[in-house]
Amino acid sequence: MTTGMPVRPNPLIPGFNPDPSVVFADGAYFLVTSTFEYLPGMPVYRSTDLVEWTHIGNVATRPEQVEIQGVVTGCGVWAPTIRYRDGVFHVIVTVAMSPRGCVVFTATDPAGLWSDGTTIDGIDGIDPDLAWDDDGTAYVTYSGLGTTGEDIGAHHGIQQVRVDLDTGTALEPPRSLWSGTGSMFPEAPHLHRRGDWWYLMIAEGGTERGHAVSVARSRSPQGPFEPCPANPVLTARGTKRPVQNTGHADLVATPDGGSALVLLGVRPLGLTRAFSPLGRETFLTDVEWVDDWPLPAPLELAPRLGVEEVVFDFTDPAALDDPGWLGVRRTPADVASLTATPGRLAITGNGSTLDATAPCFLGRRQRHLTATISTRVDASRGTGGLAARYSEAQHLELEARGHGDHVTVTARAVVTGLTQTWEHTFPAGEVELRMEMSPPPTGFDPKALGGDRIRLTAVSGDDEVQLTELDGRHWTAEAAVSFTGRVLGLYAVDGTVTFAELGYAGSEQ
Ligand code: 6LW
Repeated sequence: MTTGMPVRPNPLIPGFNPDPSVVFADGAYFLVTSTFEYLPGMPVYRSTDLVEWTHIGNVATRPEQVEIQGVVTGCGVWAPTIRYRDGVFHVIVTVAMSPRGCVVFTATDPAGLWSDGTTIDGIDGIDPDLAWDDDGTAYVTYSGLGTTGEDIGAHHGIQQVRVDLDTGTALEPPRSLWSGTGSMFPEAPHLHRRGDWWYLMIAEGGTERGHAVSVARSRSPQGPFEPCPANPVLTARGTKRPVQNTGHADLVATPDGGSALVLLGVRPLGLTRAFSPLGRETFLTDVEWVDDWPLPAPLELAPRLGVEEVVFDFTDPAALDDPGWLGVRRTPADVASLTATPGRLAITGNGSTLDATAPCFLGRRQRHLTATISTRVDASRGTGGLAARYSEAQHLELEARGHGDHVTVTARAVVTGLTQTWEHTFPAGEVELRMEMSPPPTGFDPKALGGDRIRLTAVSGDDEVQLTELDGRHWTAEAAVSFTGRVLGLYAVDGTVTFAELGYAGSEQ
């Protein structure tokens, strides 16, 4: 590390931020990640030093850009690539199982608005990368995983076509490129030009514990590619490293003139390090060039110190403008209103619970392993509350329901068809709902084998009741078999439920 360089935190961007891609343009770094069944799609983060990142907007702010309303959970917006050419930012992405397929979005301002997107016909695969040769030829290099028709699930390795971005057409049949060392699922290809070399960097081994980064080089973007003798150049498989599943990397020049990789990883908890509550997050590791080969340093965990606290006060009419809100197959503006009940956020249910594929849910990424989220809810006219969602099959919630002269609060844990509830009755009126998540104990404690600990509490006046404490293992990437991460937020099932504010406090201690 060059002296004077800021110590870069890792995770670089915590919480549900998988499949990162980064570009340096106009004096800053811009990074995008996957969002699957959530809207808005593809957050855009900006940094000038690779340390401090600001969520400046989202690529898919309009449902019609990605058409994910009908995709199964876990499909949708997979693995975008962001690139910059002649003053225009491009994001190319596969919207898996959506009519949109492989789409290229453009913008001159990466904060948005982004274009409606042009589907590129002739590309049946995932993880598309976009690169241009000196003569302006545009190459899409992708992982040939069949996502349509009879070909669903078949894997044809790393493939490439030249494309016409204006008309959205492939100019040739796909050619096969080098596809790694033989591990399963060669994917996440990125082409990088450095001097006379074209580098093809890929992920292989699958996005779980076998994940790895491998690289090859050629004098031509079309190959043939010569594999690096040190492949895989980065992996955590078979190690006790605190960050596992490392892979899906994109190469970037650092402010000090060096190079680095942004890539995904997970932070599994427990004595067996089995359960990752936050899902796949964005990390960074430095790269050293040896004999014109990019050799990444082993990824070091360096969590940010201190407590991150934020209160979304719903008397602020701009509270919903924050780009970090998420809906499930629905936009935040479609789910919640700051005008229906002045001074409060209102969510009107439609009978859908969190078991639904498009619940009336407004969420945010859980960004810390130790976190508290809380709200004050008025359920006199409906049913709703505070929830942690992994999917429609894995979620937990504190739900308030008004009954005239009293209000019941139900803590509910849902794990693939199994449900358990705890209930307490309070006098009518506003109730505080609070979820506290923290890493499991260490040492010889049965709880040390599990996931994080999740305490569910409700407060009315002087009556503070912890309804239950859960083993969070069931709401993790591994148990949910999920590509996303834990999303915390507010919801309604029926009637109109209003909230005074949403508070979040997180730390890594
Ligand atoms: C992503 C691919 C992957 O497109 O999962 O398992 C997909 N690896 O790289 C979604 O993250």
